[in-house]
Amino acid sequence: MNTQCPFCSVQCKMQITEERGAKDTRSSYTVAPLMNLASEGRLCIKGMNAYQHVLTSERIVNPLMKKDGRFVPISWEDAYDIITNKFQELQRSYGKHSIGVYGGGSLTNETAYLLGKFARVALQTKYIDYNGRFCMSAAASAGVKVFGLDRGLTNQLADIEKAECIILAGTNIAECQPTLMPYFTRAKEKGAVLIAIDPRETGTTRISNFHLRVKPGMDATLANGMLKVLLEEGLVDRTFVEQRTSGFEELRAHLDAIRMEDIVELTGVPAQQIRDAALAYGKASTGMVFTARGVEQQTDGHMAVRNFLNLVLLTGKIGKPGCGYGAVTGQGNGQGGREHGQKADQLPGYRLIENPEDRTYVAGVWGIEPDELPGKGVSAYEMMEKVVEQEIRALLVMGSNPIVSNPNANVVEDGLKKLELLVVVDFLMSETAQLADLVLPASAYLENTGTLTNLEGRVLLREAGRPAPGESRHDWRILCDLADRLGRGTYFQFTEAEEIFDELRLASRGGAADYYGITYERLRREEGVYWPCPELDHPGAKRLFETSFPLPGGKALLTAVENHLPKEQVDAQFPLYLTTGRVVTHYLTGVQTRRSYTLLAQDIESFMEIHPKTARAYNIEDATLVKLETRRGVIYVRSRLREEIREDTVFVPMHWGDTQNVNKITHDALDPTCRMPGFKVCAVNVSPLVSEPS
Ligand SMILES: Nc1nc2c(c(=O)[nH]1)N[C@H]1C(S)=C(S)[C@@H](COP(=O)(O)OP(=O)(O)OC[C@H]3O[C@@H](n4cnc5c(=O)[nH]c(N)nc54)[C@H](O)[C@@H]3O)O[C@H]1N2
Ligand SMILES: Nc1nc2c(c(=O)[nH]1)N[C@H]1C(S)=C(S)[C@@H](COP(=O)(O)OP(=O)(O)OC[C@H]3O[C@@H](n4cnc5c(=O)[nH]c(N)nc54)[C@H](O)[C@@H]3O)O[C@H]1N2
Ligand code: SF4
Ligand SMILES: [Mo]
Repeated sequence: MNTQCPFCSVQCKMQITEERGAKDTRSSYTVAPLMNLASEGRLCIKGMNAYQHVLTSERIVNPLMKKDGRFVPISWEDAYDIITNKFQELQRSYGKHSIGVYGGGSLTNETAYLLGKFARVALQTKYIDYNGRFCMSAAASAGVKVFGLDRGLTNQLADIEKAECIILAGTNIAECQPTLMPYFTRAKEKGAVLIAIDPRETGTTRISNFHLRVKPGMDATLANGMLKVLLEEGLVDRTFVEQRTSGFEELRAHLDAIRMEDIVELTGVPAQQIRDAALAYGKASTGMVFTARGVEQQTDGHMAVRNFLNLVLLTGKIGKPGCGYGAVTGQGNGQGGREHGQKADQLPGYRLIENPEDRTYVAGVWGIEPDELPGKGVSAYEMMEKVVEQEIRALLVMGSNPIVSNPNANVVEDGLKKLELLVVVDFLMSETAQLADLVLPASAYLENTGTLTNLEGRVLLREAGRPAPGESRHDWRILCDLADRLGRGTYFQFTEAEEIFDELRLASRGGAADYYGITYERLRREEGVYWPCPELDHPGAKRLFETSFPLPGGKALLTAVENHLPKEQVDAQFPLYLTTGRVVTHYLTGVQTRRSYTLLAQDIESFMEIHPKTARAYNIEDATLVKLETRRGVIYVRSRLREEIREDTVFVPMHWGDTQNVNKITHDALDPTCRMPGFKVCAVNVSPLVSEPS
């Protein structure tokens, strides 16, 4: 069968062939990459093994209900009855908003769209948000503010090779989008200068010409240093700034007023390195800037991204070949998942739920009165706070594992335990599913047809290749069934994914993320179409902002950005910075990749990367168990001594649960604009779990 990898935003295509074994023996599977525009026929280790977690015997194949602490199979009818009765009872007693809905960026566009509609039309609750809040919200909100539009890449991947200088800020492409690496190595072979910004060495920093080993959380300040150099060296594209941007004078005054000495002190990056990097980017005639979660998952993530966009705009490096900006999208449908209404303030096509015209338009498509639509809710972690406060009394989770992925996870777990009903729709028993009252079995990527939008903003069709096992059902089908039981079935009359997509096309029509011109038939024929695509004969927008920005006067916005400090500072009790992230073999909270025997064998447990000097100071030896403690709690992982990390920083990946769940110790301060948690920096103490007898 031909399919698409369920993991990251590249969405590599592949072919999986089953060879049935003789009677009573297992089938074997061969996986071959398929040619397509993004991956160019490559697959990484996760893609190669992505069939394993779908075919595992651990799949959930029946609706399950918890009875006396154990799950027992029940029928779909009984499951739907329990959910509907409880939802209705709670809404009668506590109001419509006592139910919350929590989605994810792995869901297809069709499901993400329907989940938003389900919350607003079937439940009429304002409380819906999704895991993309932890992923794309800083870059997305910065893109909207600065350019007037958020699309991960403003141009095609093919432009990378045309860039003379590439800034990779807080992005580890080598491990997180491995099949994209050849775009960067080819650019380098053609003479491009690569500048990586990361507190630790990674496969990505290793191929770069400069590695700026920034102190965690200090990217906005570092960008200020680079901007200062551009200004002082006269490397500003005056014509571009004058004709296509606003806000230059305020930015200049701000940069004049801040001192390079302070920037060096705050970022831990030597002045010469800041200068070299700024000159390389400023002098290049073409260039691209990429940011990912290292810059964005900060309590100043929104402003930090805006400062990198200042670099792009001051040098006029956007809207032309070899130039542009990329917020490297994370999840398989991280892009589409943020466009069609699972976000608290959003309606399909990037429309806004608080905008009267947008409400009227979408209500019209849905066949309801605009007044029936709720207003905006709150962000993902704030929804968890409402759960803790018992303002939300029942929660439907689809495509996420929030007790592992939310910051301050102990508090989130306690909150979920207080719910009167927790329903989790998943195909594997995640840590969150284990806490649920009801688990509904969903189909997996090999079984569920739908569209996904990759990091370039290209919509792709993934077709099902095998039937869903046991009694599992498609996510969208579950939503339609539930809506029907809730008496709102007339708005959810869908018998296949394509019908949902056709309604999404209409609902997004005229919006910023306009999918109207995209059809399944076109997607089959054209191997993907870029949005915005407003008409059936529109080719799709490959490069954005060539002549203007969708903001007043057509101008992008330059902004003065302060030298922000992270919300939590190190002190005598918690003297090191903790940062978190990923390894190549595992995906997010690991529910899927920990069930793949090949991937699990590569990295069976979590670890803490620490500099050997720091390790010595804390009596920590290599490959021994250590305790990490913050103001929120403790976790236990194994040490990995590495010269290549800053001495004041330790790194722990996010792919494990329970006592190795790093989010039990991360802090919950949120960015004031986009409500992104500061996953990438908090203060920690480390100690050996067992100390040598003295
Ligand atoms: N293998 C694998 N691939 C994935 C995923 C996965 O879980 N596993 N997840 C997917 C998803 S959803 C996402 S969002 C993306 C994430 O992709 P990335 O954002 O590239 O991944 P991270 O490892 O979270 O962070 C990137 C780098 O930021 C660095 N960093 C930490 N703190 C700071 C800081 O303060 N400043 C700077 N400049 N850098 C810092 C880390 O050391 C790390 O190397 O990957 C996608 N691809
Ligand atoms: N400390 C720290 N925390 C982080 C991050 C970090 O860098 N550091 N990164 C954040 C980021 S960028 C992200 S994206 C989040 C992600 O965090 P989560 O939302 O928890 O992501 P997953 O681990 O992918 O959980 C997805 C769950 O949905 C299931 N699933 C997959 N596909 C489908 C589907 O099609 N239908 C249904 N019903 N279920 C499905 C999987 O089996 C899995 O149990 O974590 C965030 N948390
Ligand atoms: S994880 Fe990403 S890079 Fe690897 S095969 Fe899947 S889509 Fe491609
Ligand atoms: Mo993400």
